[in-house]
Amino acid sequence: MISSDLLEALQGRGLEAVLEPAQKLGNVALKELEQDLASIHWPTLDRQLEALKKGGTPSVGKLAPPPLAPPSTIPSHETQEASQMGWNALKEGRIALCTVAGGQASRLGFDAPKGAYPLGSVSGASLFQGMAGQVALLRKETGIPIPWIIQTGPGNHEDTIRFFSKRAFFGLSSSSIHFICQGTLPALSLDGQLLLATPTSLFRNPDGHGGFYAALHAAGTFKLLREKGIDTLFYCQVDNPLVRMGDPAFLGHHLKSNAQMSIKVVEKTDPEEKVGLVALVDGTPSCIEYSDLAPELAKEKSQDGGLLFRAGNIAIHAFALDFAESCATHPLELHLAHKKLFALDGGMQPVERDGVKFETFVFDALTRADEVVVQMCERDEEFAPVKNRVGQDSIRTSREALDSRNRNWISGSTLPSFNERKRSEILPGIALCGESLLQKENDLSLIFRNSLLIED
Ligand code: UD2
Repeated sequence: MISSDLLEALQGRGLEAVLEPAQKLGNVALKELEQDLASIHWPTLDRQLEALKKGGTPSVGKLAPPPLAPPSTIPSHETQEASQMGWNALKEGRIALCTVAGGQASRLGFDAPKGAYPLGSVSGASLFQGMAGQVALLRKETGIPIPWIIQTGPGNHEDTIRFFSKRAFFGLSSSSIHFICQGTLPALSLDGQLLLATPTSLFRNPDGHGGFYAALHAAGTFKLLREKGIDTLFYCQVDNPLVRMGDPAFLGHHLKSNAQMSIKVVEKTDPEEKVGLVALVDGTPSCIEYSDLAPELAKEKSQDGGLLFRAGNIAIHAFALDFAESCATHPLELHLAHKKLFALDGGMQPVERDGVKFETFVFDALTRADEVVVQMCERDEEFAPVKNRVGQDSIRTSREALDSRNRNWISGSTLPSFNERKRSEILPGIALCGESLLQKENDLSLIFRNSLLIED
């Protein structure tokens, strides 16, 4: 028999039909389902039901381009000052690095966590290895064991830890990498019923990268970081091999402005590019998902001939720790995705059927921040996500962008330049940016001779 509290919670919402398949199978099945249902967060489910009832795309207010901080790659007094401030914060042990890496790489046709994808064009170094190299270098340059938080999902948590463990955590101590698993949300049918993946388990999906805040909270990570003296988070996605982990200039701009949340953007030149748009909405910095932006607004031109709304979100953020924590306890807006799902539909076996998945987005917290820095950066230097197997933002385009950036870094130095026709690679952990490659030229010619910097 199912507990009376649970039955009441279901009946009060007209959701008791979810019990029927398990009831047909008997008490053992019912008990199993009850355990799964017990983990439902009812206030969130009520918000899901409400959001489903409302439906549609939220209306966007009056848009204006946001003020932009200059790219870190363009030398200026302002950048130098910000960079110094960022380095100081890193050296004082105030920063933790975070990477969201929930989700499998199924869109890449790769059956493993996305971060395990071998993107290095010669070495086959994985996305994770590229990031680990930068973490190691930052630690070496600061003398601080900067924590690295990797947010996984229920579908890849164990695989991710195994991947790191098999590679001896890329030489980083295992206790300095914190793997935290994001939560899930139950999917609903179009008429607001709970969906089942099997007679004894709900159909759930990861709660989106907005689940990052709650995942940190649930794992006790905010407390842990605060005890270490950390007050600021650097955040990035696993799918961008050009990310500058812990970019000191970005962190410096964020700290100097006393910002609660900051965001990096690239100039959007194609109105149809699938990146969110950062804009002032009724005067408040916000990120509008590409699918929610009216095409005529996306195409609007500015006087200089570029797009009026050109600040494309590349999902790199800085957060004040307290602000990120407040986002864990004040739920973010729910986004609905109508999808074909494999779930029960009257029978005992899952079939393809219509359903609605719910997600939250990390950037929705922008509107809650009193102060936000929107920092422009150069696409060639900092953004080439790998999202698809072929076409735009594919394995090929991302790898080529990584190679081309490496070539640029090397062409600024006196190191032997790469032959254009050859694939080339600067191994992870050699340099954080072109400038740092220049500063290390003497060491690097040695490294070059030792083939750590490689071509084939
Ligand atoms: C995202 C942004 C888009 C732009 C772009 C930059 C959304 C909805 N859109 O596009 O505005 O900034 O990125 O690359 O975010 N992830 C999780 N858990 C989840 C879902 C995603 O950890 O439940 C991670 C995932 O591992 C990846 C990242 O978040 O690192 C991006 O996810 P995506 O590829 O679904 O985002 P996309 O392409 O819609």
